[in-house]
Amino acid sequence: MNILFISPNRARTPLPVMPAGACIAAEVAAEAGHHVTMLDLMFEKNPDAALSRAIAGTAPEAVCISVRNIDNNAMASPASYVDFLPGMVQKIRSLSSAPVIIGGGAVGVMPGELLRRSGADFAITGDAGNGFTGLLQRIADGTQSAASPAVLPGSTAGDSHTPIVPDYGRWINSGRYRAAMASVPVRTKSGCGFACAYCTYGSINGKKVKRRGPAEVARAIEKGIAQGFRDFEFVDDVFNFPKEHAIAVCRAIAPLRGQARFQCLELNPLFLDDELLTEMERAGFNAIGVTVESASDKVLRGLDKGYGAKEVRAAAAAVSRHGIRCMWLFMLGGPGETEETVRQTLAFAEGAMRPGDMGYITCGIRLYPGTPLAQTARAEGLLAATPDEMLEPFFYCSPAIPFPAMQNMVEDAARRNPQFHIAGERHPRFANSLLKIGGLLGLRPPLWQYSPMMKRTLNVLSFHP
Ligand code: B12
Repeated sequence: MNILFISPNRARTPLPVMPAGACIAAEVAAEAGHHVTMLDLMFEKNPDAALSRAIAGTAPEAVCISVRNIDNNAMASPASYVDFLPGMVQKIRSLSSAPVIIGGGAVGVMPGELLRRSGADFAITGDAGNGFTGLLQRIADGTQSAASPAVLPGSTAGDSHTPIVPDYGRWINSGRYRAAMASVPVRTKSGCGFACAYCTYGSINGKKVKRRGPAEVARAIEKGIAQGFRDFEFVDDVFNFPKEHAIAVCRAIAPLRGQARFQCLELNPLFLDDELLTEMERAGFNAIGVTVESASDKVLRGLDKGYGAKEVRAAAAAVSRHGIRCMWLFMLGGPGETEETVRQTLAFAEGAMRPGDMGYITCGIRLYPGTPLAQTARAEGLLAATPDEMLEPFFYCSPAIPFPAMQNMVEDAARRNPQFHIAGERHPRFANSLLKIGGLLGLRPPLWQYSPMMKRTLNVLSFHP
């Protein structure tokens, strides 16, 4: 079949991310024998015209849309990333009779809701495996009716063998992403067995962890290096669990040091120790992120994180004994949060951040259907919306602290210390220009390492964006 793949993501904050999922799914469809064309809208000046051209040029028999984001997760300045979908599907229908399939990270989070809202024919959850290629085959054979919209699993074998690093040059303008300081996303496993009260990860790729072989991961990175990439980012749900797997991956990629730099933002403090950090240093990691969330026992319990303030402090002590830059990620406003616990977390953050580190703070927690936190919110009378209505963002904020008070405390901290960044805070205008020319200036990912320097400069110039 002729298949048109669309990657509609145009989000530039916190930075443009490579459409890894779209390219992998496109490659899976091509390997199954289809003729696949990719339309990546990230850098398109006129997305509407590009879509019309692509449909006219490819005469698709199926159109696949990769939906990565639902919204920006920011309570203070919420922005939808799926508003365009119904209009896009309508436009496709006006130009083609091909069935429309949606898949991608966002679809794993709210499949039924996105299927209904978009007006597409099929929503595929999880990886683009045999469930996806089976659907394409049935469409090609004429045995799959598009009469009733359906949510289908992307991989029914339970273990997907999708490419880890696709052949980007075949699908997208990879030079544009490199120039925008994007790193290549690499997944060493999928699935997440943790039960954090707010999180959707377990519903995106399942609760069972499916690992890729460390040697296979290293070969995929070599393939990326051969495509001209230098910066790779591990995008596992939690990179350091199981810890032995993370260590095995570090050892497998260590010989590539010198040709590649590595980052990862999803480290659980419970499994972060000197042994792992030493292996990461040897492998050539230049930046990590620790998803601490809070430094208060009460709040961590409320979020069901499975660790407490003691473990958070131990992770910070371990990080301080090594030389890798670190972004500390916090999520304020969970059950049990009060002024006192916010103060506790901010004090921990200020103590943990070394020069060159950063504290990334989210205030208020996005509620997703089916999560324990959504149930808590309903029980506390804070959430009345039906799951279908939750494509609009609803947030949890502890009744024990008003959201504006919490936001003020965090803004005060960010004024005192430019190493703090508040989620949803707009980049200063000159940061966007920096992003555009960063690659040419020889700046290296991660972009956030330049943020405190930019803020200090703006403060000196008394310029507030
Ligand atoms: C790592 C990560 C990041 C990193 C990305 C780093 C990088 N270099 O790429 C950073 C921190 C920068 C980031 C930023 C954001 N992220 Co993020 N991120 C993730 C994470 C953990 C992994 C994403 C990833 O790359 N996976 C690996 C790829 C290969 O998998 P995939 O994209 O899912 O694709 C597979 C399937 O979905 C499927 N598939 C994909 N497309 C298609 C299409 C079809 C037709 C089919 C059939 C199948 C299919 O096949 C693929 C391969 O099997 C996910 C959560 C998760 N567990 O998935 C959140 C996630 C994608 N992010 C999310 C969000 C919200 C954001 C931000 C908007 C946050 C913000 N406020 O800024 C930004 C947006 C950035 C942007 N410009 O778009 C949400 C999106 C859904 C939602 N709730 O809105 C997720 C799902 C987490 C969540 N909270 O639920 N993110």
